[in-house]
Amino acid sequence: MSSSQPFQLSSPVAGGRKKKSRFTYKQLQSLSQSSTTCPLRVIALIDYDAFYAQCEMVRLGVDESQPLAVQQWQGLIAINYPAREYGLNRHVTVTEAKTKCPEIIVQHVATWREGDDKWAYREDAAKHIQTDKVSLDPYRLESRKSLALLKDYLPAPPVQKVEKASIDEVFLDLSAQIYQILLERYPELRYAPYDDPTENLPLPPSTALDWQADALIDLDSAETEDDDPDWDDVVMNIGSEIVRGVRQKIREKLKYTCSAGIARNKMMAKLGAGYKKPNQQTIVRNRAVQHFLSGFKFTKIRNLGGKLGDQIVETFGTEEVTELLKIPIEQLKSKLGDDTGTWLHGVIRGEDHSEVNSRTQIKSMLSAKSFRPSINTTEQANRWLRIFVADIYSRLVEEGVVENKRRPKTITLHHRQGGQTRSKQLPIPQGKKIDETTLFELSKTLLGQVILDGRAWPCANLSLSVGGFEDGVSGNKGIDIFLLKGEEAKAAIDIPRSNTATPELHPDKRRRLNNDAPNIARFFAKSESTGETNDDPEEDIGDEPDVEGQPHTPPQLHQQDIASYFCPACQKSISESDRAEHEDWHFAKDLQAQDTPAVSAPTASNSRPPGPSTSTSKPKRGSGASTRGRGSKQPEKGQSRLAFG
Ligand code: DCP
Ligand code: CA
Repeated sequence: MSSSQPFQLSSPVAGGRKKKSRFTYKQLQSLSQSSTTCPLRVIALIDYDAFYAQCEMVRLGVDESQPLAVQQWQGLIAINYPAREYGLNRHVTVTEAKTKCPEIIVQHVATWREGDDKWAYREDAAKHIQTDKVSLDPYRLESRKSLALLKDYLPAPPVQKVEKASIDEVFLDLSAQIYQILLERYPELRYAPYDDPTENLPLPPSTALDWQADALIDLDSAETEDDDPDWDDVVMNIGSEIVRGVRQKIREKLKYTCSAGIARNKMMAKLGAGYKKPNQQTIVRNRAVQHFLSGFKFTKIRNLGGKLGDQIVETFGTEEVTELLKIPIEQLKSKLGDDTGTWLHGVIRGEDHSEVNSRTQIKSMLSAKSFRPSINTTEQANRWLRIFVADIYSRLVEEGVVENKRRPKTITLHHRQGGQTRSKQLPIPQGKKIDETTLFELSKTLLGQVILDGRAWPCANLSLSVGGFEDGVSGNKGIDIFLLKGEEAKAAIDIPRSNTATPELHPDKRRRLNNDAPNIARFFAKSESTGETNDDPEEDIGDEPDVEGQPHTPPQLHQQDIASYFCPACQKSISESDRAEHEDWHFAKDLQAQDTPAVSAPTASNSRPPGPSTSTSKPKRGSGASTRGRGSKQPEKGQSRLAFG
């Protein structure tokens, strides 16, 4: 579809219309790269309306006008919009809700119960807080379904950039897609001057843009609707068209309504999405950013909701964006540090260059339970471990662990006693099928280590996590690697050390991390996620998408004690600091033991694994080679399998 409107190229126009766009060819070009500094970029946040409540409505097939709330123990965690009309919110009790809105359906979340191998919706769940554990699987599944639909609907990567931000929120970077549409509709834009990419673009046609039913944020005071649009308005308009299509698709295929914000970056898109709900999309044009932001307390801004926000309120004695705007950057820097001061200065002016990160692979899985009252025996703890294992295993199955598509490398038990959380970690033996029995045995071993430390009881919280996911090995790949020679082989096995991650957990909405904030903000995010403010006894934390380069903070892991790595080859513990060396030693040793001298192995100069004098040891995190080798059941001709595992 090409524009029939003439471009305003050079003739100075009556009424003083500018001749050229504010934007350059170079900037337009950077739109195609989804550059985070492109002034024309368009980001959307899609946020499902009353998500868990909608999931239940669709599952139960109830009428859309039927008030419904989702219950977790005695609290309500999601309230649909018909119920909100009765003044209900997350702070009312189940009894209050039923009094205010007698026709409300209150559906308890599904739970795991000991002895059952699957979560289920149970009539009596609310009375079983001591014996049940909440399962968010039904919502995770719906979340995944809708993400898949969205990915299918949008153009393929790399044009598509989608980041799952939480169970019911997805960021889209629409820049590259919009670039393509722009060139299609306005072919004139294709002809960039050869010599000067910094030349300004022609202005867009001076037609009024059709925003359909979208909510438009009012413009900044210096701007008027009579001003002709520039390309940043046009790209927003195209973005809103795309998002409308996405929302329609979700509605049509999955029946869910969602709201969306469309703006120049993640933070503004997020604020926009919350502006009008339900089933609405809001556009924050660049010319409206400052006006829109001024209406907010800065603590409502993404990444400023937690301790960092509190700290800023305390330091400057205000919560208002407008007040902070008056504070010079030097003062922000001197009070908050250079990074945070500069960052904050930009944020309150609507600047945010954080990327929409497409990698959404799960990095860890966690299953947790807080105990009130605390538990005091191994038997009790083991009963919970069984449930955690069942919970995690069912998610692993979905992740393709049975087909060996992906598998976690480590299993960690977190244990809380008297406000202190400690963690113990073991590697998951590679080359062997992961099943519930294996996981349960490993988790019992971990519990045994906690008990040995003598600080196990009373226990206020237990959680189990698996992490360090790797792509699994299929076919003969595992074997093939040993056919490589010399340097080639070394390169193939050199898995980065950072892969041996400690578990990284993704808090749910109540504990969202500040991934895009600068260091100090992350520091505060960490404190936030480890705080004691969550009055919900159940902390059910979802799968974490893999967001590389953005440190995640494990909640409650300040007192980490993952000192003892257990080497499956030696059957001994070894200190974490010696681990890599020890693993290398094993690797070299194993290679030496091969029948075929396929690889020039590093020489193990001593016969004892490096490590503490007690000759404890451990495999290298990069034991990728050995791992892979062990992935195949039958050695091929001329190969011998590695010895340990
Ligand atoms: N959730 C929860 N506990 C909270 C907040 C949220 O269990 N304190 C769960 C239930 C919600 C889901 O996360 O349905 C999404 O959270 P939102 O904050 O996006 O809230 P809703 O989707 O329910 O409502 P809205 O329409 O305001 O987005
Ligand atoms: Ca929502």
